[in-house]
Amino acid sequence: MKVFDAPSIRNIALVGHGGAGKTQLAAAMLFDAGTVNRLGKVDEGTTSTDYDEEEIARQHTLSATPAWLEWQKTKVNLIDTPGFANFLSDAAVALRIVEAAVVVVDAVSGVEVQTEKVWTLAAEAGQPRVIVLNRFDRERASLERSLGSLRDIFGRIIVPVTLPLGEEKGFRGVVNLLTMKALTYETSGSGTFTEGEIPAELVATAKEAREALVEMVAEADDALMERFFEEGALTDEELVSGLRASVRSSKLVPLFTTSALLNIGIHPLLDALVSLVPSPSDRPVPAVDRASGTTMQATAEADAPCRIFVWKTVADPFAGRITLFRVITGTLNADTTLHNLTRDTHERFGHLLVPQGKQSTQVPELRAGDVGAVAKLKETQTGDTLADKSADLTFPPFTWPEPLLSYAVEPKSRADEEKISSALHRLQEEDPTIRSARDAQTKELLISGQGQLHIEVTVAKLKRRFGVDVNLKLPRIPYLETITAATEAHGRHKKQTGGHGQFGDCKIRVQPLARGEDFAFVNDIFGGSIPRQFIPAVEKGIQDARLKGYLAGYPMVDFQVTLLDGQYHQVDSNELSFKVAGALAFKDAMARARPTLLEPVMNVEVYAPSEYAGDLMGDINSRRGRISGMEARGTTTVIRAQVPMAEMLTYEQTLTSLTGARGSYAMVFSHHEEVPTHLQQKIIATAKAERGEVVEEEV
Ligand SMILES: Nc1nc2c(ncn2[C@@H]2O[C@H](COP(=O)(O)OP(=O)(O)OP(=O)(O)O)[C@@H](O)[C@H]2O)c(=O)[nH]1
Ligand SMILES: [Mg+2]
Repeated sequence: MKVFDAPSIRNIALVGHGGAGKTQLAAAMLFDAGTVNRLGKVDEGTTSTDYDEEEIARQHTLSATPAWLEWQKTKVNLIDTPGFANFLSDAAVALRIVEAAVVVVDAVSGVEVQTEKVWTLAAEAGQPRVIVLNRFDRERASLERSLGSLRDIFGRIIVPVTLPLGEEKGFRGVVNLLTMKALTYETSGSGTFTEGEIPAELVATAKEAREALVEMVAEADDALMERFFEEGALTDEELVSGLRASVRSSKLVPLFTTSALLNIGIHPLLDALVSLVPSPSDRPVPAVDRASGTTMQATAEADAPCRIFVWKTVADPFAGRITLFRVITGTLNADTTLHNLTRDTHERFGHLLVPQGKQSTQVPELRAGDVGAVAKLKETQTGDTLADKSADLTFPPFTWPEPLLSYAVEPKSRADEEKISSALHRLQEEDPTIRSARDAQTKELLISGQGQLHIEVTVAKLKRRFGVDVNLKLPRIPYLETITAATEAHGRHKKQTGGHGQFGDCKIRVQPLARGEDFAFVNDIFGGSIPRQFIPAVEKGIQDARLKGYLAGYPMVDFQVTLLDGQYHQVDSNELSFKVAGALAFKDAMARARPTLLEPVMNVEVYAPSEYAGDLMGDINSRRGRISGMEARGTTTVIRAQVPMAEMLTYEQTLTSLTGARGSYAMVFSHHEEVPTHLQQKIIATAKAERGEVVEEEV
């Protein structure tokens, strides 16, 4: 295999809403470039980039996957990314290591919820964008409507570079506005086309569209503007170089119409990726100088020191750990040792691989700007920087989104129990947005992630790859308890058994504190009614008791205890006695302090096409939610609300069924609030039943 230098490399992330056709588009591009000799199909599970069994079964990309092709002597590295909200962090990861984003949009639906999300991610990463308007062979596909919705939301920077020939079932090809030629395709998916004159009935439309393109390109560049005014036109070369400059500076976003399934319209897109999109040499990568801590730019030069950045780790049950990286500067040779700057260790690189979905080819070296893979590194993790001896720069690691929801997992057998933590550990290497921990309060093993699907997929991977079988349960809600009234209380512990007795006595006052203040202990004793050395024991007794709760076993928070008075005995008093006295006083206080339950309330944002807003708000109300705002963004509505966590555990399913899977949501903890009285009884009864206590029937 050839070795490519930065100027003849393009790194592209395929991003977009789920189901827009990113994976099918990658399959068609690979086929048209001759990299694979059969057009892979998502529906048949034969694409290069959806190779994981879970991806094939679900027909959705679940993880960013690289592939590559050669077009016009240029190596195009494609990273196919998931469009599902649950897995969108992999799109963000891909956008960090490429020079451009291809945003795939469904020609029937236009801009969808995740289209906006990936657009924003690409813009934040400073990535030039190219739009592919795909699935144009489908009923009700429309360039006009899609362009309208794209321009409404992303502005008038979007400009068609190809126009469709025919529409819906009759979609046959495209007019390339850069060459003013018509490309008519066979519909067998072979990608064979004839290039010819624009059909008479389309000539006027095509001329108008070319003029619009020329004007937009000229507008973005003063020198071209002058030429345009003098000559009234631009040459093809001027148009392409002007468009390239505008694409690179994100002043314009070219749009290509395709059918990835029928393999129509892909060739002009491939040409554009080579001619319009920046190469790694055009876009230096931000880096941090280790000595001074200052940010600088690392340029993709093959003769610079070798520095690589790890963007993904794959946990392969057979090959072990596979590390995917980008060579940022210098040249990486096979059989070298690099220094891992993030972990301060050395890693031995054996064979260098160029991945193509699950296949890979060995190469002797990889140069700056290229992406590759290596198996069996020992300690290296996603986000690490490795370099040769002249190590001086590191590349900023990723920040991962906080988990949205948790499930409790119960291993099905003893063997599963033993294997689960190492298996989870390996899956977390592959997907750092999965968290797992034992809840200190409820003692359950929790798996947390970006949504229900995310957790189901993780559990499926646990089973398939590591043979670990678990049951998933809705997690317990971490309720808290607090008091609503101030009161005084008394605790006395007295025991006389043979020799030494036990004696401790204390009087306390409890009073509510503001929400979030947790707990305070104030010693107000004058005159030594309790000797100083026993006061911490009183506090400890109260602390232990309050963490065990009073109503339903949840920690009691947001109150103050003031130690007012007490008694001690010269011989019989000891620490234990005062601890017990403290606990007894706490219990006595609770009988009159009107304890109550607090529940976590979440800040929720729901995004969905506006037609669902009414239903969604009704649903939020029925979940005891309070709507705090609503905002239309293009055809999407964003609803903001505060909803108790207990009501959100099954939200994803409802959202999917209410919106036909077109809605998504985000959620973070906001604060604790009192549980309505009628619900408290049930929570208290459940907690008692779980502790094996007899529940008294209410009369
Ligand atoms: N009719 C038609 N169907 C298409 C086209 N492109 C993709 N599809 C179909 O649309 C569905 C989704 O395609 P994918 O390529 O998996 O979409 P994706 O964007 O990768 O989806 P995620 O991986 O979930 O984000 C599949 O059933 C494809 O066969 C197209 O151009 N025309
Ligand atoms: Mg996909």
